[in-house]
Amino acid sequence: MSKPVTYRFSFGPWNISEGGDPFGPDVRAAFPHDRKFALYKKLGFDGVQFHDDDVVPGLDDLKPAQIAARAKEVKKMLRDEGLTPEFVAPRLWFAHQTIDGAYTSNRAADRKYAWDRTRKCIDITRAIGSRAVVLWLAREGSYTRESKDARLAYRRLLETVDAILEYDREVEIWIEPKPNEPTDMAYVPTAGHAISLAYASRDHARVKALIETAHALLANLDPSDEMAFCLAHGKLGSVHLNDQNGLKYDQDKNFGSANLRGAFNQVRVLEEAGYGRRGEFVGLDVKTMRTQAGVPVTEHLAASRRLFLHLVEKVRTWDRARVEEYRAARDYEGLELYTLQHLMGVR
Ligand code: XLS
Ligand code: MG
Repeated sequence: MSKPVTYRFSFGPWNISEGGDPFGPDVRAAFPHDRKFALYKKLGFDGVQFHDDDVVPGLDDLKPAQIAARAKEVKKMLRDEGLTPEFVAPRLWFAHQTIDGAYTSNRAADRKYAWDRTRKCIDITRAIGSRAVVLWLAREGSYTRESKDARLAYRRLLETVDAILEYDREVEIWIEPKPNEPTDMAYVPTAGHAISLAYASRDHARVKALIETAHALLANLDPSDEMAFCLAHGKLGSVHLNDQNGLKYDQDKNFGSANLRGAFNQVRVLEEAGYGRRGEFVGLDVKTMRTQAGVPVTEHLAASRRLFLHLVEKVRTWDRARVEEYRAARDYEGLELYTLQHLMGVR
């Protein structure tokens, strides 16, 4: 029996936010970006997720030497805080050039901006000591289907993946699927789409997926099945655990807060696959409620991490012999009742 995994956790600084939403302004004072990293270890987190401009703010307006200097400072900060950079994601959804997509924009100038920004992101990724670039393809999609040639868009996405693999022969690409929002429909909505892109690429071993709970639920899929699909192909780079209460805007709710049974199965699938043994982080992507007071608000991070660890215990005490009896007898009613009782702590 192999030693139980000791899970390591990560989050991105954007998870500590000011509470603004499309219908109202910030409700909390901003907590200084550079002071967020001192909170990680106290909260029980070892890994930091980054956007490229979380590492180098305003990078579009900086020279390569300035970008390199800032990345070097961040690498030192991470070392001083005992933190590991998990990944860097190019933020390709803010700039004017990415209004209609980055890699799949109809305009060549926009696609050139996207590629230039992506190369800067890869350089930043390596400079701070990470080897993973996350592609959350936020605006690679359409508001109306007729606005783009979807076949050409998919070709352009594959060309981009291949260009990244060529530009840096060691970096891994973790594609983070999401079915919509901010676009009406997105081009890589599920794990299946992401892994297909991986296998079509020039070096598929370096192309994996990052599965987010809420994104799978927005595609009306089970997050644990999406994770299991990637794990079956050795292609789960990381996860973004959170939750989602039905088909609506992306809520990034605390892990397990809307679907406790679904959270149990995500932890079960990760635990059964030995996730974490190869250094993978349990990544969170959670937003606290707009109503939460305090600066900085970190309760949602602590709660999601604790809920994960509670569910690890639930998975490890789930009576496997009893489960196998239910499975052998195809008594899934009995299995379901037992699992619910186990989660509720009742007999
Ligand atoms: C959306 C993405 C975003 C970051 C990095 O859910 O996860 O939060 O860009 O992945
Ligand atoms: Mg996410």
